[in-house]
Amino acid sequence: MNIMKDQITLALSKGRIYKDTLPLLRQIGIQPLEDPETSRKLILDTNHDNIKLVIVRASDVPTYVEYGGADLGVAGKDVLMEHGSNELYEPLDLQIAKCKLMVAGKPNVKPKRRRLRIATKFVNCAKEYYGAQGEQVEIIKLYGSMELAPIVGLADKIVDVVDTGNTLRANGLEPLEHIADISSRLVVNKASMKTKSETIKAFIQRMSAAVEKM
Ligand code: PRT
Ligand code: MG
Repeated sequence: MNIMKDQITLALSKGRIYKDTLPLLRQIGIQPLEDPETSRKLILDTNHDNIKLVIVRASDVPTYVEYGGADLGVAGKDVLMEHGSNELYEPLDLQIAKCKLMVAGKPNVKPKRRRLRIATKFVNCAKEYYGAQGEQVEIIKLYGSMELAPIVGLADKIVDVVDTGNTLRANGLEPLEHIADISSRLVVNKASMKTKSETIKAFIQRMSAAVEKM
């Protein structure tokens, strides 16, 4: 990885994204020197002096990369769709952390309200989905535990990401409508792409080869 001479930072979130990105980084010879799950550090050194990892909230990755707080990042397509900016390059589908963005709710329930009430943290995605169908809905922003909303009558349905569907089932809900297939993407800051082009292009190329091998 000697041709990578520029300093680059890669923004990652703990949990799923970190766990799934690590094997790809390892494939291209990059290894963090600390584990973010146990370390309190937010900037992690790697075995390459010029490559650092920054640990941020999953939903903050697009913001960090867009504003140059990191040169690159890994973010779920759900998070990118919700962020909704054209100010990011999205050169590579990493094929990790796959899931589906779905409408879910109680099975066979007629909504009580004239206007459907949808609880979600994906407010923009939900607006766009229902807007495209010409359906007027009321959207309630939540930050987590969406599955609770239909149970306690806060909302008729939720829009959330679903993997196995176990969480839905455990709460008496089921997937109702498919909105989008989701996987995580490599995103790149536009200015970095110009000023560090050689290093970043080499990084993308190697990651792309690593994805093919997985
Ligand atoms: O946790 P935080 O609020 O910081 O952010 P986050 O929840 O967005 O982060 P994280 O790490 O949970 O998810 C990061 C990315 O992983 C998401 O943006 C998705 O692109 C992707 N991903 C893949 C998922 C899932 N699979 C997934 N199953 N994100 C969340 N889930 C949730 C799901 O909503 C359910 O609550 O995990 C739970 C278990 O899912 P089931 O369907 O297998 O039961
Ligand atoms: Mg989470």
